Amino acid sequence: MEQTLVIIKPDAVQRGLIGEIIHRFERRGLRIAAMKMIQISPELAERHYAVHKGKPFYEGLIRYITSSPVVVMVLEGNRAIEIVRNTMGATDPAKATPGTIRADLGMDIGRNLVHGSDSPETAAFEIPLFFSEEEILSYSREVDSWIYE
Ligand code: DAT
Ligand code: MG
Repeated sequence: MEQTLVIIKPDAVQRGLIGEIIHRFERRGLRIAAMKMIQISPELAERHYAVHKGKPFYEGLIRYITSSPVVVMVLEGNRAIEIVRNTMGATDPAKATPGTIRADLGMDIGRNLVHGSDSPETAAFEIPLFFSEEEILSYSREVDSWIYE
C-alpha cells in the first residue's frame, strides 16, 4: 500500500472546506492513516518546500502556508499518490479539470487549497517532516474488499 502526504492548506481551513476536502478523499476509498491540525512554522515550511527555493513564487508560498492553521494527513491506498493528485487537479485551478478539488473550489494558483506528494520519493521525504512513526496508524477496514478486487 502506498502512502502520501496531504495538506489542507490555510485558505481551505479559513473557507470552511476541511470537511468537503476530506469527504472527497474518503469517498474515493483512501484510508486515513494519520491526521492532525497544526500551524506550520517557517522552518518546517522551508524544509517542505525546499525544492522551490529561489523560484519567484517561493516567498509568497512560505507566507501563505504559514499564515493560518492547516490539516495534515497521511492517506493510504493502492496508487494513493496518483489518485490523490488526480483528485486534487492541476496546480493552477484555472487549468484544473472540473470535478477536481482545485477546479471546483479554487480560482488562483497561489490559493490552491490542497497539497499532495508528487512521487514515492517525495512522499517518503514529506511524511516524516510532519508525522512520527507512532502517529501513523495501521488498521484494516471491512470495506476494503469492496474497494479493491
Ligand atoms: P503542486 O502543489 O501541484 O505539487 P508545485 O509543487 O509545482 O505544485 O508547487 C507548489 C506550490 O507552489 C503550488 O501548489 C502553488 C505554488 N506555485 C507553483 N507554481 C506557481 C506559480 N507559477 N505561481 C505561483 N505559485 C505557484
Ligand atoms: Mg508539489
